[in-house]
Amino acid sequence: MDWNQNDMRARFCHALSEMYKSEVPLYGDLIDVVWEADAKAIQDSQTNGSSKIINPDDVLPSRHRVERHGAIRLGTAHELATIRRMFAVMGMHPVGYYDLSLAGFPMHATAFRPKTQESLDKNPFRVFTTVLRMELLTENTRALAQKALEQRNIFTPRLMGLLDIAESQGYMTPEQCTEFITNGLETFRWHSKATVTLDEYDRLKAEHPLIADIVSFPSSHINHLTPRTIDIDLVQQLMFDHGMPAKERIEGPPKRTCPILLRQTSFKALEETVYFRDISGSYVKSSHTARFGEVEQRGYALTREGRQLYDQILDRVNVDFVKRGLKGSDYDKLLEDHFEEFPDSLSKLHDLKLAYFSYQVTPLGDQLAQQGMSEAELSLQDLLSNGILNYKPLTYEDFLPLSAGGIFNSNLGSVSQSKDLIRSADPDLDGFQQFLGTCVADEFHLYAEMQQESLEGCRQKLQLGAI
Ligand code: OOG
Ligand code: NI
Repeated sequence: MDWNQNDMRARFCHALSEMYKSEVPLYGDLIDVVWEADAKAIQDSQTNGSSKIINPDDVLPSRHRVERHGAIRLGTAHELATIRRMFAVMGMHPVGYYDLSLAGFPMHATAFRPKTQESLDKNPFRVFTTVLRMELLTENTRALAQKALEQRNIFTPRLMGLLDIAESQGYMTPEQCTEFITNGLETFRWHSKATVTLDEYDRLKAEHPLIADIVSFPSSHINHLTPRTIDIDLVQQLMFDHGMPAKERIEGPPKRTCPILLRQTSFKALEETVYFRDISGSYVKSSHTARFGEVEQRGYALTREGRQLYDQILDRVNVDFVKRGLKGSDYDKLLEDHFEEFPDSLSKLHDLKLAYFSYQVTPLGDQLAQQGMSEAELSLQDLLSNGILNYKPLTYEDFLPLSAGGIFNSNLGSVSQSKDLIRSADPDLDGFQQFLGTCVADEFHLYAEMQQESLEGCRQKLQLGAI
């Protein structure tokens, strides 16, 4: 390929962020709050010494302040397959399968993101992408949704042309790259004119607010864009201090010494003016609530075993919460209590294989390598305990569907007419991959590969036969 995918991704992410800032000014305010919080957190960690949790190196300088994720919601196989082609040009590939029926939504999803450590380090922009599951709608709404989706085209003709050029020639000129970005933005732009009538919108919304959000508009507007922070508790506090309409609690695992997976919070969606078509061809003014701002703090990537333990503990929290008839404000305390069971030191997470790590040769290791240690038979444990290697945790680059569910619900309400249909649904990875036109990568496999590659790098540096 003759263009730089990392560069395209960084440019697109920046352009999208500028567009969203002008569409949703509160998002710009949120970024200011995140920068304020991060600066304060870094300063505190420097003045208070190493006992503080925050390490300013937690976020690579190249990722700091540019890191974001977005979310879009699609309606058809054609839309999903075309989005896949569009993101591929920017080095973003489908990773993971998320069954959102678990949270009561008639949708499933993947995340388009860079897959290698090198490209993640360059720019980790990712987009959580859901698609509607028609079979989980009632018949009445399904016909309406299908009709509206058939009539729209969320991609500009020029974008389609550029995709063909990129794929068939493997080359785009600098001008074409720029056009690609400006045309790509159109797919995510907000439109205040709906493609359906107010009556149709109301019927879709009565079945589930997300169906109305997916189906009623001429584009697949970006519904939030999320900066990463190194101290989400501080951001939450600052949002309250600044009078922003922050959600009550932070989703995901509790605050810990060793942060794991992902913690998220958001400000609530805005009510926005929308003009709906009426039968006579003129427009009726009403409103829609969908777009919001979110912030995330990323922790360590867990292995399958680690994730299983996380899920088990979370299940127990939820069962206990209901059984004991607790109130919303008791939830965080309960979460903290139950999570005491999850080891919270780097060495335990490593030794119990609960998280993924990358390995590095230490300065001592470098010295020994120069003297030559190729004959040595050393296990990983030997190398670590002799100070020849050390490790640092890999960042979790993916999503948590149940946290997403909490955020959806706090933004759009959780009423659904087809609840039973959705709740009893099975995941449908095959159906999703058919829509996508390819397989999704397994996230655990990618982390394991990164861990293995780092070990292989160390082996070569130390000139060992095996580790
Ligand atoms: C997607 C929500 C998922 C997250 O941060 O977990 C997500 C949506 O609202 O469409 O972005
Ligand atoms: Ni999100």
